[in-house]
Amino acid sequence: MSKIALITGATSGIGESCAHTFAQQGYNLVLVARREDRLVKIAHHLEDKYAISIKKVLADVREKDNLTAALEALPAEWKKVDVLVNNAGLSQGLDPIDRGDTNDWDTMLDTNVKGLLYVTKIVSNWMIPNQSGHIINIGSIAGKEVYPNGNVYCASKHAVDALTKGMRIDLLTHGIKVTAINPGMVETEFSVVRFKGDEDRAKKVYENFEPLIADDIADAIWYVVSRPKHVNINDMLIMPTAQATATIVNRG
Ligand code: NDP
Ligand code: 8X3
Repeated sequence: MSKIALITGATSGIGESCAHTFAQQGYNLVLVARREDRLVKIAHHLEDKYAISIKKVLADVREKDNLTAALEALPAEWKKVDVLVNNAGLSQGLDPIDRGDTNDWDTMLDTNVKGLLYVTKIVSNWMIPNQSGHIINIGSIAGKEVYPNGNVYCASKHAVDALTKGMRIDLLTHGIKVTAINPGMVETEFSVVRFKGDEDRAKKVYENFEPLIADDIADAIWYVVSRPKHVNINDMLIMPTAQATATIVNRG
């Protein structure tokens, strides 16, 4: 059987682009997300285009029991996952700490931190018997710096940074590689989600400079995954040329 990549958050942006890249490389895919219509459409398109097989896992990474049941229900041959891309994540709101919405905080921490942990626990246990595998965690510049009003989102991505380092230590003797990919500004649905559907506000985030696109990140992930067995890229910070720090952007 071909190699297998399991990608969370595969219905949009970076995750969808990774699905295309891995499919193009002949991987079979396990795609996880909540929006069924998109999942079905993407899977159908990739199976047709690249003659690969795809398992669709309709699940919310925050819902531990459902998620576990859905993943554990996969046939045994589909649990031989070579690459896990922990990509599902989001930001909600951009407010000072005294005015933040506690539901937004729960959503971010439950998805970006706890969801990533639940998926990792399940899949690392599938990788251990094979003594190989590669876990890619999608962090962020927000996991390296803290910016105004980014408080809880930045904390969630700092947690991903710490967890990446912890996983690398804990999985070392099992031959499992762990990499953090930390993008700066990538134009996806990220800002529309952060601003809860306010497309005009989202568009302004990427105005007057050239942001990264999802394919730039998928391309970097493929570079990392395609290194020889003895080489691991621990950490990659990828910025648009026009972005120097989380907040300093050359908009001309
Ligand atoms: P998108 O909003 O375009 O994609 C997010 C994906 O995550 C969607 O497929 C969504 O699918 C999925 N997702 C969200 N919540 C859940 C959940 N609870 N359970 C399962 N899937 C979920 O954003 P990006 O592609 O930009 O974001 C991908 C990752 O990249 C995130 O972790 C983000 O924090 C990170 N990132 C993004 C940057 C950017 O500038 N865009 C920069 C740095 C990091 P569905 O709604 O169908 O479940
Ligand atoms: C997403 C990029 O700059 O909005 O992680 O934090 S940013």
